[in-house]
Amino acid sequence: MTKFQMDAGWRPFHPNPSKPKFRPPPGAVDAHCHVFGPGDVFPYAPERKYTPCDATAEQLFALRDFIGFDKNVIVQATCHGSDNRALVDALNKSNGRAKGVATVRPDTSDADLKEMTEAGVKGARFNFVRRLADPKPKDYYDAIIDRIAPLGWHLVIYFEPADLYERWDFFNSLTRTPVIIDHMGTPDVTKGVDHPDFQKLVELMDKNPNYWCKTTCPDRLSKQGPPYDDVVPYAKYLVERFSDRVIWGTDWPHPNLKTHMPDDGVVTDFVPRIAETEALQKKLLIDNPMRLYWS
Ligand code: 0GY
Repeated sequence: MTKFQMDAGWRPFHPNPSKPKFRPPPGAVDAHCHVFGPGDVFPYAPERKYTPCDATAEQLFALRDFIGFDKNVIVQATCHGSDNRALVDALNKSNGRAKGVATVRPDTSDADLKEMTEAGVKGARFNFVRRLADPKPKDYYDAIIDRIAPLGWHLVIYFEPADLYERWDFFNSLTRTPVIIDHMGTPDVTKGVDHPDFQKLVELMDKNPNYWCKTTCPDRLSKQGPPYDDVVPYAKYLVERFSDRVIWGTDWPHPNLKTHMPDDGVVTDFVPRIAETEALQKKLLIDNPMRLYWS
């Protein structure tokens, strides 16, 4: 029994997702997903903003096989803080079929960075979403970049539309590594792709060829619910405009979703709606994530 109690109102992941109608091409990468705990082995961080249900590496790999993916990129979530042991354990259990994105602090030890690199960590995540992480001064982020850039790691940034304006200069200063934007910068999908907020994200991608984008989380962004029609135009726009700099993932086990728990089969069926040709699907699911994580 875990001593951690999942938050009231937090939903466990879908117990029996449907088989997607879409068959991912052989070698497809689910490039955004998480492992949680188990909490009695890998405790959740004292500073966490939520306590999830346990979602283990074995459960993730079973889902990977069921929905037809070949590989995972496992992203450290805030509930584990900068204790990356659950992530490293999952990478080590993956037989080379998972890579990772960690949470690093300026004082993370060289030994920990070495262990993570050997296990397959390829990036560090900066989380600017206020409900998930407390803001830090610029020096904090700069010190981390100094540590990870020499290792060949990249950055993953998670932010909300207001951050594009407030942190514009900072985001444009991130030139030392590739930078991958989580969940399309979380647009308000009632506003339209021509709205200045979404176009600001497009401008960031246009100006900075080292920027990439995850066309992920229709379930999180949709106001309409499954099958997430209202999110399609945003993801399709990015896939077509930046076809060599987009990646995709399930976001399993979908932390912090209060309205519904997505069926991962339905989430996977989002892919052919945003990448309509086999050529685009191959870039989104194989060529692009392989370039970032397996080269
Ligand atoms: C996601 C989204 C969320 C959570 C986290 O690190 C996290 O805790 O990223 C969220 O609540 O929007 O990408 O998993």
